[in-house]
Amino acid sequence: MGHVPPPEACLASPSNDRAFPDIGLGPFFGGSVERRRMADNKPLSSKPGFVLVPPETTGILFSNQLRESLGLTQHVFQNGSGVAAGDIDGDGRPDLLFCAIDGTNRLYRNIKDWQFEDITEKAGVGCAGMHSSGAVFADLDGDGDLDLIVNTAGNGTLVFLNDGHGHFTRAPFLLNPGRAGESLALADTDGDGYLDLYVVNYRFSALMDVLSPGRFTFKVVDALVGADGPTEPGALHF
Ligand SMILES: [Ca+2]
Ligand SMILES: [Ca+2]
Ligand SMILES: [Ca+2]
Repeated sequence: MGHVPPPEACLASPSNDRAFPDIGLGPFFGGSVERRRMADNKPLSSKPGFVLVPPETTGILFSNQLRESLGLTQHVFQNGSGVAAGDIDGDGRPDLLFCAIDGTNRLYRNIKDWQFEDITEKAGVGCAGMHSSGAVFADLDGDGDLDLIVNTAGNGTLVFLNDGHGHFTRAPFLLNPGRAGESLALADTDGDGYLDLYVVNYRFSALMDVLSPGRFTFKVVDALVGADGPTEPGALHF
């Protein structure tokens, strides 16, 4: 990784593109392209720090909602989901994918000036009902565009190939089947030029869900002596 200038040299400045540091992200994560066009996202304030841009301005209306009835019977879903950022159409502006744990993922294309459009349907990355827990953009096949990996809780890890214009096709294989992927990391660990994938899994069922009513039956084989006298052997249902 190259030298990273001090923070004051990293402030966005449309008039001075050289103010953006090359932090060595490279083409895998679209770093070099995004660096060229970051000036399109003009700073909203001259002061250091962050400014909240409301959804009414950005057009990003995604909310990761979880039905109470589902969350109470599958507590793993309460861990929530992640967000991925990357320039999926090569226009130089980073786009955003929000994963839905109980619904449909939403992909927002960065138009410019902090405005986004929802292109989920034509991009083909909704993964409806798949319980998506996280995602990452990376150029998996080395053709210069960002592909997509989506972790799910219970439905495996999905791979989508980008056509270079932000349209994705799901690869005909499933990684990590039946597991609850929580996090992802990519690196060329063996130096063969291809990115390798590390998936962090979490348990798919919490103990409190396993012991939900009707799932288990225990049989009392010995009489117990309580305040009300001996308890007859029988069955206890949980
Ligand atoms: Ca873009
Ligand atoms: Ca690619
Ligand atoms: Ca490799």
